[in-house]
Amino acid sequence: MKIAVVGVTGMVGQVMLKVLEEENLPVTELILVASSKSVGKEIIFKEKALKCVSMEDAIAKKPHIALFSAGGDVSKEFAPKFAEVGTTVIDNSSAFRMDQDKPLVIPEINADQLKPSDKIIANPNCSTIQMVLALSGLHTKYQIKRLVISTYQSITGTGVAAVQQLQNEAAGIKDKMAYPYPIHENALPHCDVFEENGYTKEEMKLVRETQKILGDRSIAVTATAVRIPVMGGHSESVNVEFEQDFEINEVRKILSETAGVTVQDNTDVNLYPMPLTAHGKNDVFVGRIRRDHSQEKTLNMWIVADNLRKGAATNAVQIASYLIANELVTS
Ligand code: 2RA
Repeated sequence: MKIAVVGVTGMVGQVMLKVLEEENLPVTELILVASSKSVGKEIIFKEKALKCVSMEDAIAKKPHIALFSAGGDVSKEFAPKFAEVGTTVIDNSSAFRMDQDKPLVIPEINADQLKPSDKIIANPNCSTIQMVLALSGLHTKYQIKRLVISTYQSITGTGVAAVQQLQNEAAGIKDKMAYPYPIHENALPHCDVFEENGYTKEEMKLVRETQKILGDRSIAVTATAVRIPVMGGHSESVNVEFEQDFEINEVRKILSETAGVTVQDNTDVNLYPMPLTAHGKNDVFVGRIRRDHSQEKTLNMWIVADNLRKGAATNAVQIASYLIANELVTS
């Protein structure tokens, strides 16, 4: 299986390589694609040095699958060109997520909709993936009516420049800024750009993508997305109102039985998810599970995941693995 990784030098691209090694997909040829300035750069994969190639050379090689994480503009321009030569593109940018004819996939939930003719598949936003995966079993059982979400997002979601800004600020160095304000010892209620409705694009991704993946635009969603100076992953405080009432023990059982979800919930021993402990892991971690006594049929929970793994690279590689295992892509 010829697999391309487009945007291989970025933070998500680097994690894609790690996950491809861990998942041991039947890769016969790995095609590493980076910006023109990185063509020829050597990257180690499974102890072999591979040289980055240009986009044009990668297209000419006709990969079976191309994992994209190089920004929306690159996806918009080049994903269709790969698709034209028969490649199945799994795109981590927001470019195609809301296209009616493009699947938006969390494998554990809705990979069964995929067809061989799907040549561009969208990977949902990191904060969407971790929340919707955690809630999926509960939605099936109790039907979600409304979600109120506050996110606490790692600077790795912004990229290398943001990580560098934090390191500089912590060391007292004034240099280029990825954010409009210092991120060291701070919290910015500003992830991505503001839309006319006063919400940020990041907050509206949670609204729109959740409704698309669950196939129900009647689900009410409101969110506040906050950037915080942590590395390990995104955290979310989620308040969910259901159509049906629930028993807390049954909620825990459903969560424990949801593939890809690990429950960490025992306040007697201070057990709850944290970015520090989620970092480097592929699961979505859920804790602080408790009934909201201010409103009936309503639950509070705390959801944490490594945003570069299940929030991006791992989810994309799992989609590729599903395509191969179900012969939707064949070599
Ligand atoms: C962020 N989810 O965290 C966005 C993009 N990765 O900035």
